[in-house]
Amino acid sequence: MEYRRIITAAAVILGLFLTRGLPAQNHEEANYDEAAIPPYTLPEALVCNDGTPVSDKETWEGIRRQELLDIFSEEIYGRLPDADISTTYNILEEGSPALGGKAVRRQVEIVFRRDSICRKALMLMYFPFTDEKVPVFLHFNFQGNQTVSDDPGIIPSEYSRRPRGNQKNRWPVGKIIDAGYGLATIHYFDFYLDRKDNFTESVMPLFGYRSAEDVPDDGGMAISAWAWGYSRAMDYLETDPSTDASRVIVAGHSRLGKAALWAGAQDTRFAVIISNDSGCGGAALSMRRIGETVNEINKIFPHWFCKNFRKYSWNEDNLPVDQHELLALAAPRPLYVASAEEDRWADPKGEFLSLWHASEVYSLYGYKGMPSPEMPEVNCPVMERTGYHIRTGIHDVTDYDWDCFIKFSDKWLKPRYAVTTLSVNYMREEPDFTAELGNQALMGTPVKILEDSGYWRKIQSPDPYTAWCVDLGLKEMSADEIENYISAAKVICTADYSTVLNALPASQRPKRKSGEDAPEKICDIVAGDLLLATGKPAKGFREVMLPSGETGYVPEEDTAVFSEWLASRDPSPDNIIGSAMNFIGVPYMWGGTSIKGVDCSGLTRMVWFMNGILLPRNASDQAKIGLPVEIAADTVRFPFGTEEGQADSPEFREEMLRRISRLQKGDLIFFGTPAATDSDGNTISGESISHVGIYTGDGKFIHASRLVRISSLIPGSPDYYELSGKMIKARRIAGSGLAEGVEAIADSPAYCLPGTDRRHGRSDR
Ligand code: GTR
Repeated sequence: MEYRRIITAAAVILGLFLTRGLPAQNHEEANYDEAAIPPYTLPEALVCNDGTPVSDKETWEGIRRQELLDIFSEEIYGRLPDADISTTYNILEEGSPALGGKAVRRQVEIVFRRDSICRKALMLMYFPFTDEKVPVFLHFNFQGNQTVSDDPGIIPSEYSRRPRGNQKNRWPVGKIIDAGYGLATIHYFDFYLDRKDNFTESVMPLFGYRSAEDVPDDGGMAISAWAWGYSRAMDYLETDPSTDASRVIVAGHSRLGKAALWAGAQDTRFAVIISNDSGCGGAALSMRRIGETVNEINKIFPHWFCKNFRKYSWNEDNLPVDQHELLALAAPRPLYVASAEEDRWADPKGEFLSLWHASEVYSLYGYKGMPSPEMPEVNCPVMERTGYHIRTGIHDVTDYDWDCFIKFSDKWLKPRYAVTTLSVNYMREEPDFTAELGNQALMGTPVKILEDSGYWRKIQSPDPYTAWCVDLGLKEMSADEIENYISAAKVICTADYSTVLNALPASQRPKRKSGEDAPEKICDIVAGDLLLATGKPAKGFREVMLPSGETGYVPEEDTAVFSEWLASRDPSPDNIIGSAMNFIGVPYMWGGTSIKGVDCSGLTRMVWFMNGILLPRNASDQAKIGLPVEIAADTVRFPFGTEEGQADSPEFREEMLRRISRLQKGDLIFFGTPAATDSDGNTISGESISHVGIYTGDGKFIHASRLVRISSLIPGSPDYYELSGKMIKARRIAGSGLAEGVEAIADSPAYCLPGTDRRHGRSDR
């Protein structure tokens, strides 16, 4: 019995030795007592070497970031010299179906040459079956490409005899593919065969070194070589037909987590950086001297860091940087740090605190990092611009870790959608309430979220228009949720203003639900707002659901079933003018596109919207759609815009009557300056549109100018619009059918899913 126990213990120790490559006693003898951590003062990420505080991202990017990179290069990881290394890619396998047909496998040999020296790295890739370029996890492996999966098509890595699928528990390839990501991996030995006496088998001779002795004190060693490998893999991925190179995630476990962090710090092409259980010399703070220490790591792995790092063995207080500053070098890119509860050797708390201290650099960019210095509970990930989890279990890469990496990457790399939830969402040009209003989006509009800054979200509405609105005005949804939302039955608010109540008024309630309590208002709604339809109207009310998921009641007479309403739209001249007249007296608001306030093109857009047509957001774009209507102007006698002093003359009155002679009710009329040409006919300046209105007949038009009003184009009329002489263009949309550029709401893909990113000129409202 006793004998068997000894054998088992020996096997466990041997097992640990084989998997971790160092005697277990180092782990056991280490300090794990928080109380025994000597007091320490972390170097400040946001103070330059000369003492200048860093309070903006310009100083961070212009000065401090480079200072830190230099210190990490000189004192911790070491530099690799510039060397004339040629690289070629041998595509060993273009793309074969794999994993039961759900993925495509591609294998590429990256060949590095300098003079007679040649080194090769074999990259294994899996991609989902799609024509689109996908985001990719670039994550090196410990035991050879063939150990990542049982897939018989994997070409084994040169420096490993490990069996196929040996580490497949660490590589949930199917899950990664199902989530829409590609996976690219290389056996890390291809860059540096991870033993202290294996220098010559590494890529180091490519840099002109014959042995480790040739490497200067600030010269890079294994971790630098692996980080270099990550960047060379990225070079290939930039050419890969399936990879979206702007969305490559550099990730690594343990010593490869250290390498991934160092690669991500130096190479800003990586879009997201992930460290798993990277510990000492990775995410963990060295100054805590708990678990693995600088002394231990330098002793056991003298080939990992630069020789200068040895100065800090038992001398951590003199470190010019600590690892929170390595993490800060990832900013402003999304960064995720993962720890494991039983991985005390890697100091989970030190990994977390390091990320907490890096948060101040993320705040320079308006990003939220770790919300507090308190460690999150086990298995409760935090996902801000930086993310963190500590999970149950040992030093390893588990499905749980991958679930978090995917979720975090989804958050930052996948398109984000939302539906607007306020009656009118105010879209500002900057994330600030004092910033210019650029546009408005009605309730129920599907939008794309492009960026976060505090509680502001940069959104792209389907107009398309890009600007900032507040988080509380949005209900964020996944791609699937937004599709469901778009296809769900809806009601549209047809009244100028109405109210959503949280219950039916007592008099309207079924007897068993009646009570004295008066219903409360949830929010206002305005014309054009969309709500989800949840039931048939009863007793003059409709039950609806707000995009937020809240149920409410709206007066039936203020709403219509959206599909029926759409089918009944007829943008005839009379209907257009009828809708426009409904806006009479509404105040002018720069950026306004709702009954709460409109600018000139906001008025025209809303008027057509209420008739089932989507006009472009701005007047200059509205002037390009529909059919042209000629303005028979005598520009020799009366050049556009020079009417001043002429308005009273009978000749000018006649000229204006001529100009409006071809206009019909409902035509859009545009004011501005025509394109100018020189005597050779070359364009000096392009046409510029500054105002738009809707012609109502008899020389009059309705427009938003100080307020929504009717003005006359005819000189001498009491309501004469003083800039009438600047009318340079007219377009017919009413009655034009669906002429070019005129989109029906009913079949507009741009309205169903957010359109392209396009900002608008700002002088034509
Ligand atoms: C350990 C080493 C750690 C970590 C780990 C690994 O032996 O002490 O720093 O890198 O190896 O890479 O698995």
